[in-house]
Amino acid sequence: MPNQTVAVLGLGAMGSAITARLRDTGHATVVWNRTAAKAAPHAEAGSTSAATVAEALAAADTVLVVLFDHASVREHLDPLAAELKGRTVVNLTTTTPDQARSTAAWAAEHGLTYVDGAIMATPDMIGTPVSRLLYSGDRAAYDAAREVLEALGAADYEGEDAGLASLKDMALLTAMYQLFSGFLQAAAMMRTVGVPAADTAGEVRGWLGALLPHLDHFGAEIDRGGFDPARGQDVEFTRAAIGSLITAARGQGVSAGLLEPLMHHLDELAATGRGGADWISVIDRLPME
Ligand code: FVH
Repeated sequence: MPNQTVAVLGLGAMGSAITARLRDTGHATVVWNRTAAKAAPHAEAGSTSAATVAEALAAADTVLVVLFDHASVREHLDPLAAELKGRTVVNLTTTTPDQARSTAAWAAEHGLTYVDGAIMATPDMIGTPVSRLLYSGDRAAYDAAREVLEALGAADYEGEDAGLASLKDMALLTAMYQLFSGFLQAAAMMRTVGVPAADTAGEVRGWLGALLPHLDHFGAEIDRGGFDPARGQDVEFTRAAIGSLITAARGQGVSAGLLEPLMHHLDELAATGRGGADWISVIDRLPME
């Protein structure tokens, strides 16, 4: 639907960036924030400031929820189910997949048009070519809000299960934090001999940049389920490698706490007769009983 009026609930760093982008792309915006002072610059820039959530909803076709967490979302949406009727609600607040499903179930119970979203961008990226947002849940709700959502960045619809956008968000953030914590370990080790972390950052970027394309091979091997050690690195080889990293870290007086969980999985594979398997079969140990 073109020329929609959009209510933005939450004017933190992200809600503010989203509101500014919507104004820049010609959308009428109504804003609400718990701490009312944060709405003032937006009102000066052309948004309408609402004193209550209900007042913000009253004027809106689409409602973007950009609050802190699941609890704050439900605190403000639950009492206003009747007022939300007839509007498309898009929850961009970071939640877990099950929290997203729970809000979608609540919305369905009340006959609301609801889609869950996940923002794969920082506030400064909103509206730029590197901004990407994921959506899942009610396809009709997504289509109704699409024109608004595409102003924020690339919009990818993941499927009808409302938890899917959040699941991908959580999976990508998991990979990000594991990668970044690897850098922290490297910087901690190099710092022991006076190398600035800024120098190690450049080294790690170069090294990982060359290696990241290997992920495609790992992905294909995992999907094939064959784990061909002739093309990869087996468990015993990788155990020896990680063992050396742990010894080296400790030798420099640095904790190996970030590496030990991986070593534990490799030890278990070796102890159960899978020392000759490709080390990426660690993935088979991750599902919980
Ligand atoms: N900032 C980022 O880089 C990330 C990128 C990926 C997605 N996240 C998620 O976006 C949600 C909002 O994040 P944010 O950056 O805007 O966060 P803050 O600047 O901390 O603002 C939080 C807003 O939430 C309001 N708030 C908090 N608790 C409540 C509550 N109980 N009731 C009503 N509002 C609440 C807070 O209001 P105030 O403190 O100004 O009164 C802010 O408006 C978030 O899910 C990120 O994970 C951003």
